[in-house]
Amino acid sequence: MNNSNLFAVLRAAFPANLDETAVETENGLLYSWRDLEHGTAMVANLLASLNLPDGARIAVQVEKSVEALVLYLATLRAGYVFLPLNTAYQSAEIEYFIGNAEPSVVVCGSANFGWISKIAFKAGTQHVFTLNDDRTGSLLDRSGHCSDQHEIALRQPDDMAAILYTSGTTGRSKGAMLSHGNLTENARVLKDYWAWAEGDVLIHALPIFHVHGLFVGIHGALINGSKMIWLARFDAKKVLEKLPQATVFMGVPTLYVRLLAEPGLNREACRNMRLFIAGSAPLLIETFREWHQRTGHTILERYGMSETAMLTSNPYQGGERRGGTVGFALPGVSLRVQGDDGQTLPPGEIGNIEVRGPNVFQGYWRMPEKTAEEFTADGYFKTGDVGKIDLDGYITIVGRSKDLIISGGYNVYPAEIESTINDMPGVLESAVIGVPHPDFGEVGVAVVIARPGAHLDGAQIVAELKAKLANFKIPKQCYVVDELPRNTMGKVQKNLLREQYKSLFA
Ligand code: MCA
Ligand code: AMP
Repeated sequence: MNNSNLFAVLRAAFPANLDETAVETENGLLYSWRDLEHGTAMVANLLASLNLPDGARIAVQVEKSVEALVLYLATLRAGYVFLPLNTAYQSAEIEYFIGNAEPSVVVCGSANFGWISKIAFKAGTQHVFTLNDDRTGSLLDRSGHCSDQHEIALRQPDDMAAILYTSGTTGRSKGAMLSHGNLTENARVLKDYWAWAEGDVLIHALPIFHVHGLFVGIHGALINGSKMIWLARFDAKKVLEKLPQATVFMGVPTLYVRLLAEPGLNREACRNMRLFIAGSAPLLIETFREWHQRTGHTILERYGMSETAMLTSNPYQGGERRGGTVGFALPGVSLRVQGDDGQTLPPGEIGNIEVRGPNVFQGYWRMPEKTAEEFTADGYFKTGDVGKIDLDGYITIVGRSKDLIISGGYNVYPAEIESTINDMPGVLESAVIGVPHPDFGEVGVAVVIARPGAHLDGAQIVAELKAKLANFKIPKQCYVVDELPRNTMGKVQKNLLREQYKSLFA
């Protein structure tokens, strides 16, 4: 019987010589393909020894390390469901995710074990392990006693491989369920579309708790048997230093902006590079052009979502990589632009982007109504992005129907920040908007109204938010004003606020 386990697909692409280097860290540690094979087997055996129920979730909030990569692959290998969590999340956020996903296993850094284990055990989690970025922790201690031989668990294409939480414009975060089939299909398509070949080396500098770093980067390299140069966090100087040994780089636009600020970024530094890929947020045309001028390379921009992995891409070959566009729908993906009346719009007209394909997720975890709302009767997923398709097929994203700020590649939902501010004493109401920012692309700004008689201080509100929410969600400025602009229906006109504050960081 064919095994559709994504790990089996990746494992089949390992080079014949398992002694070759699979991952090289910035500190010069070398992990061979055999290390990945044995390490994933040992961790998979540990998970298997816990007698977890079918479909058990393994929630992981740890610093980036090769061992964290091994844990992800081992979870696939053992047939369980990987649930990555941003390391910036604070206790209320973690409490929600663990309470909602009910993971059987939680893995966290030793420094957070005290508070995370308390949350986890309260939610019914049976096992909490630690894993640190210096190759220590109970996960490694325990798996060190397990066999390095493991038979990859049999999985069907529709079996769940991962849950990625993504916020909504209303209500709490939703867990997007991605199957082994979704991820395998996307990885295979991208391998061909981006012409991964023998000798490719990826610089991996993104976090591994979102689609970009976890799936596009890792699967891209592994399904081609390619080595990764593994940076624990993005650092422009380190990337620059490693460029001559690499051929592929992936980043959110902020990474490109920061690399451009390095005087050493030039054609010589990029002499071995084959491909620069950008996504997760709009790449400014200025960045696209300057990159070409400085390096001679044309950045390839692509578009994706947690619910769908990658949807579109500019061409690698056989066509122009057009700045300001996200290229064409990937093979197997159908993408259409709909008017508000649900009719498909002709080329050039702006409307709602909807998609269908083997990459589209299985639904939101335990939210059948939400899932149904986000799909059309004929099975298209409503992305919440607004765009157009030109006559020659290039897709451009012009905005979003969802109230969302994308800051340095991280999504920030104003509704979540507003409700946290609104719960503070003395606050009558608030509006959070995104404004242009030279480094992060867009950042949040909060505009707050006090209750009659209350005195509020913007800096104090920001300080209180910092204690409750992940740092990237914190508005970079907070203004206390007398009133918010409203339309005749009484709705806050965020477009006017965006206009008012648009030059704040110019
Ligand atoms: C850090 N800070 C931020 C952000 N990151 N503020 C706004 N937006 C951000 N993204 C703030 C912190 O709150 C802190 O402020 C200060 O910057 C320094 O924090 P630090 O962690 O040191 O920052 P950094 O290391 O310079 O990080 C910036 C970064 C990082 C490298 C751009 O944000 C990053 O790795 N972004 C990539 C995100 C990503 O992988 N997205 C893919 C999502 P303070 O000192 O005041 O606390 S996947 C996706 O979107 C879809 C599916 C797709 O298509 O790919
Ligand atoms: P996430 O919730 O992290 O999955 O974010 C997905 C969203 O990121 C999409 O719905 C888009 O709004 C945005 N996005 C991803 N790639 C691009 C891109 N190349 N250009 C503009 N927006 C993008």
